[in-house]
Amino acid sequence: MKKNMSIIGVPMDLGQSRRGVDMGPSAIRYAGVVETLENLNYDIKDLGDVPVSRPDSKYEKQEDNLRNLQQVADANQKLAEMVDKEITGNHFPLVLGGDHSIAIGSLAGIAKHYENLGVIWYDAHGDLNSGDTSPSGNIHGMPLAVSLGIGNEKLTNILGYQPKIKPENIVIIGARSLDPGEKDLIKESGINVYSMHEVDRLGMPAVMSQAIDYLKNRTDGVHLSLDLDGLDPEEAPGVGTPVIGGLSYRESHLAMEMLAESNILTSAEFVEVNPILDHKNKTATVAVGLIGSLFGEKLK
Ligand code: HAR
Ligand code: MN
Ligand code: MN
Ligand code: MN
Repeated sequence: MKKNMSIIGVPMDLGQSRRGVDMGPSAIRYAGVVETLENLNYDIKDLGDVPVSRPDSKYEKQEDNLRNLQQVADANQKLAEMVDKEITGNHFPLVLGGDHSIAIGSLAGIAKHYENLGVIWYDAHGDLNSGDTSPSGNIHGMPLAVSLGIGNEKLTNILGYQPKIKPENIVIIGARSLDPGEKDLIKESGINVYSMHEVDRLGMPAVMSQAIDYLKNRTDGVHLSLDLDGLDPEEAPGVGTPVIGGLSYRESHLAMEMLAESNILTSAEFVEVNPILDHKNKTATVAVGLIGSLFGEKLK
């Protein structure tokens, strides 16, 4: 039986300051995402890209230390409506970024369909800042906080409800660059974090089986938000905010295979691919390799 999946591209680069990440959806399509999934027997509906407006004056900070706030909010509103509609139509939403600010819209559209949505945040960063704690004013460093209801209303209240998720239903994997305000929030909120320290100590198989068991028991759906900078920049160089000492392709591949086996996933997004900073579309190719594993590609 064919499984229905909808692909939505979000050519967003306004959540941060380096141009080029808006070309991420094209690069991932060019690397063969649709063909890969069709070969795995998915019935793919590629909805194309959500319209993203240009900044008024380049990368202007608007209210609350937030760069391009209105443009980011508008695009996320449209994305949220599309995701909501696809889930209502029983299609698995696969969102392609774009910078990580698009998780605000993805989660807004997804979370209204679940009582207790779980989130796996695969990332070098926590993305738990608000305008008050952000060192940069870049909204791509804030989507997880926004989804917890922390930050400017234009972002937290998309689709008219908040919070989207509960801190105890979040598992961050691969973190190695957290700002002071993010560390405080993690401590006080009960967000689960497997930083690189835990990955190194326990190994990816144990990290993933713990994360999967934990989420399976307490959630009624799980969203994977995979930021390509979670991987080591040696293997995924096409990202705007690389941090050395990251997850390997092999560890990530295994993580995706274990998620596929667990059958807990109900939505996914792959973000932060920046073709301008990449080498021969390597990072988009890595993304498609991971997407293949996530949706059941087997070696035998
Ligand atoms: N924590 C830093 C900030 O808020 C850097 C955030 C970088 N974020 C991403 N997404 N690339 O994970 O500016
Ligand atoms: Mn269909
Ligand atoms: Mn991120
Ligand atoms: Mn990141």
